[in-house]
Amino acid sequence: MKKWFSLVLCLALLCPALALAQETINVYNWGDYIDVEVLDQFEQETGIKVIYETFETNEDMYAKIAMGGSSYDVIFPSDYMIERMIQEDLVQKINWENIPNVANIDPRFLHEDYDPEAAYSVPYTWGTMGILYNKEMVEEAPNSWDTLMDETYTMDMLMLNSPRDTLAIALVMAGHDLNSVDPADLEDAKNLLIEQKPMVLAYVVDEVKDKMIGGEAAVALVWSGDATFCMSETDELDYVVPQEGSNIFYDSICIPANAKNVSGAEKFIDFMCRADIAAKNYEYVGYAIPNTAAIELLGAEEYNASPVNNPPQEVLDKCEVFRYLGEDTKLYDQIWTEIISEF
Ligand code: N2P
Repeated sequence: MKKWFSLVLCLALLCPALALAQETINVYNWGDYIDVEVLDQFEQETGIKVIYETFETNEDMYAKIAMGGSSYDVIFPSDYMIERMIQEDLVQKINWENIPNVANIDPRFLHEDYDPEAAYSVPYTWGTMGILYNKEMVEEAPNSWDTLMDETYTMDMLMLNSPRDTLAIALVMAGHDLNSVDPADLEDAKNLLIEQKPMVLAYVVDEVKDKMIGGEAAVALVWSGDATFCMSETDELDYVVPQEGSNIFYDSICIPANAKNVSGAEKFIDFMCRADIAAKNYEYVGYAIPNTAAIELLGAEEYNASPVNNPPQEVLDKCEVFRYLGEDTKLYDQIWTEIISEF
């Protein structure tokens, strides 16, 4: 009896200790931005457990990291946010020797303005912003951002609940540069969004997909990858990058400065760059990928045939990357709060 008791006691003490001994990594990514099967496969192959959390916008992710209370090993910021996090020492340099699968990444994606020495970020996806529209609910295929100011679509229009993205498009609509920090330009953008607000059915992020697939709205401001996903679900939808130009974004993988498991983070990043994994993940997520080897696996011809994920040069020429705007970011935040709280 005594023996049994000691055995049970030992096991009870040992189990939590064993559980604690399992290696873990904390991953912080956008909502709907990874195939969970890929996470499972990583755990099975490496024995490293992934503790996975999501955010909706760069601004939400930044606030959490900058506050300092949390510790993640892997994060997925976009271009302008990487630029900011480098400046603020919130991310650390990547040891490329530990990411051999970087060989699969098209080198064109490794020297972007936000990380010119390609020291801090591993390219994950990229895309444009545009209008996703329901062909049966619009009279003519839209080609201008003015569509998003058209009263015909009152309560049939979805906008992104993302300050930088939505303000950028309003700046373009007003004929200004999408990186403008001129208070007069931003005032124009704000006024347009306030005028538009009564026509907007909802400000959404990931919910845009279900709503557009379900035919709940005629037009929506979206990221191209979400358009690809929706268009694979129904033939009723199409996507356009309006003629006035738009934003092109590059989302990457970074290791925060205060990461606790850097070697686990490196293994995860390298895994995500593996051709078979990047290809599988693409099939679920839908966003364009910079991984040449994965594109070959998917079938380059079919992949490149999509004008959504492989836009023609004349479209790309009209797209601009967001820059980190320093102190002026506060002006954006202030305006966004005003827009959202108006009425
Ligand atoms: C996916 C989020 C995409 C991020 N839900 C666009 N930068």
